[in-house]
Amino acid sequence: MSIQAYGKKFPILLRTPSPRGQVELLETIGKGNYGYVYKGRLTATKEISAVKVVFLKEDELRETLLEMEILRGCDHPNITRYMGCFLKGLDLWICMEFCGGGALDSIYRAIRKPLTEDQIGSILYESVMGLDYLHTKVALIHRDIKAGNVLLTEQGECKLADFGVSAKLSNVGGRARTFIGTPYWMAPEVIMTDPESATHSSASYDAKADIWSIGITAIEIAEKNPPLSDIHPMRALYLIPNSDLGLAKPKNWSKTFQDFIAVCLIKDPIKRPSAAQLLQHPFMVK
Ligand code: 2QU
Repeated sequence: MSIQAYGKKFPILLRTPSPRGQVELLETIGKGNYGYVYKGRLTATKEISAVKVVFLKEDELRETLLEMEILRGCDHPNITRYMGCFLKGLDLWICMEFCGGGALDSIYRAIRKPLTEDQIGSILYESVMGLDYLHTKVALIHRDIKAGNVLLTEQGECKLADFGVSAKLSNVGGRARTFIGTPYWMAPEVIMTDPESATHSSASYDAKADIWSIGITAIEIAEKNPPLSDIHPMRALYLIPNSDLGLAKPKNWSKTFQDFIAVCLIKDPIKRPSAAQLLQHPFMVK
């Protein structure tokens, strides 16, 4: 398929400028299912930016453009800021704020000493602030919350990134049908919902799935791995709804932190707190 053909369905593509002379790619900083993320420089302002290059596939055009629209529509200190969009052939270049500290999972792997509970607390506080914004102001489920998608700036701020599998709350489904990610952060209700069933698209799970993933991310940061990470992903999928997950050595951590994780990992999504409620938890208030 050509860009002209794509442009008939999605006219925005015909108005997206070429990056030539506008953005310079400097080095690769990340790689995923989507493609590569580069460090880049915007010529006009000399600003450093992260450039996510996504190859436009016919069957994923809607989702890819949605990701760009989501980023463009967000305005919050804990969400990576949108800086522009370009098109080179069938590659969409999505430019966003560069977070010099990198992703949280590479940070906890690189440092010898584990993060302190206070550090974990402030990282999670900022992440939940970002989530509350996404859920209440943008009506969006992130659906891929994990330390790898929490970025740190050189000033130590935390920003949520990668809306590649996100869904509007009114329109659950979308890429979830084809999304086969790593399951360790998945909420039980997401695992138990048959993606082909009719109820799936009528929001049988919602923003509460991100709260579960925050609980798993809390354990991941504290222990440098999510629970069940040593178990085969397919078996983990079975175990998540059928186990009581928590910190491996709860005694090493405060009761407040343990309780924070426990409320995130309440199996019934209706009883699980919202992001706004979670911000009132003593672990967040501290
Ligand atoms: C690494 C990966 C992503 N973004 C950044 C990064 N390092 C520094 N700054 C960034 N903004 C990333 C990965 C996947 N999807 C994205 C961003 F949208």
